[in-house]
Amino acid sequence: MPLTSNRSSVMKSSVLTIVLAMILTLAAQPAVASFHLWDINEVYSNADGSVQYIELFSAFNNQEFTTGRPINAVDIATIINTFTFPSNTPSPTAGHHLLIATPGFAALPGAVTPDFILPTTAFFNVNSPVTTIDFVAADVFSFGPTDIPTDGVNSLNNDLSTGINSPTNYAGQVGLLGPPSLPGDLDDDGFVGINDLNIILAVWNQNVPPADPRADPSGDGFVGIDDLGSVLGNWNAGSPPANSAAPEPATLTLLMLAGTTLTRRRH
Ligand SMILES: [Ca+2]
Ligand SMILES: [Ca+2]
Ligand SMILES: [Ca+2]
Repeated sequence: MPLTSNRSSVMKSSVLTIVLAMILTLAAQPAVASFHLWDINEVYSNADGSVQYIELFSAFNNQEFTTGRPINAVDIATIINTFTFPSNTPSPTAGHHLLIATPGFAALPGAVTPDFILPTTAFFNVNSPVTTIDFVAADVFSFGPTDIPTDGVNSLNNDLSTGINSPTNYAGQVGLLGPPSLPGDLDDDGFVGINDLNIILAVWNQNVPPADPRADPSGDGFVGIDDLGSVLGNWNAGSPPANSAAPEPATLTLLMLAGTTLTRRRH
């Protein structure tokens, strides 16, 4: 019947109008504000877990609403630590990283300013058979003790590949943590030797500052026997640089005598 046909056509047209109106309304609104689209991008730990960071990345905008959202560190099936976002992240978020690091990370050579601080050192257990970093409702990343490097230089990427650490914060600053420094290696060449001794002898009995701060590894503001002990006590540690040979034992004995003499001279 023509009437039915007309009514049907009117109804179809009404439905179409409503659907169109809905589409237009949705298009006018911003994308849904959330936090779900952060990925765990890179994870780092040194050998004892005292330095760790978790780096997130998002390819999407409107992901800044993190306040109160937890990231759990899970040891097999037990949550051992939880970081809870104290605030939202900066925005926009598309193309940005977030760096969440252990206390003290920022003070390390090669670090950058983290966006957030983990509640504890050893946030996750590098020795766990299965560690899971669970950014609840956003991303989950699991790995084992043979996956995560703990040499101080390499980190674990979210595809389980490893590479040189690259802690990146929201601002886009990229850090590079070096190998753990060697006690007594004052010039940081990877070896405790004559160069390090000379740094101390050059400013013996002086205050720091103005003396070279490298000569005061004990950090007490004075270049003295404790600093000398740091070098002599770790003598020959590390790998000699290619262009210098390790001193022979006889030389070391002489240096020890020199140390004794200096000690006496101070008193
Ligand atoms: Ca990175
Ligand atoms: Ca050295
Ligand atoms: Ca000192």
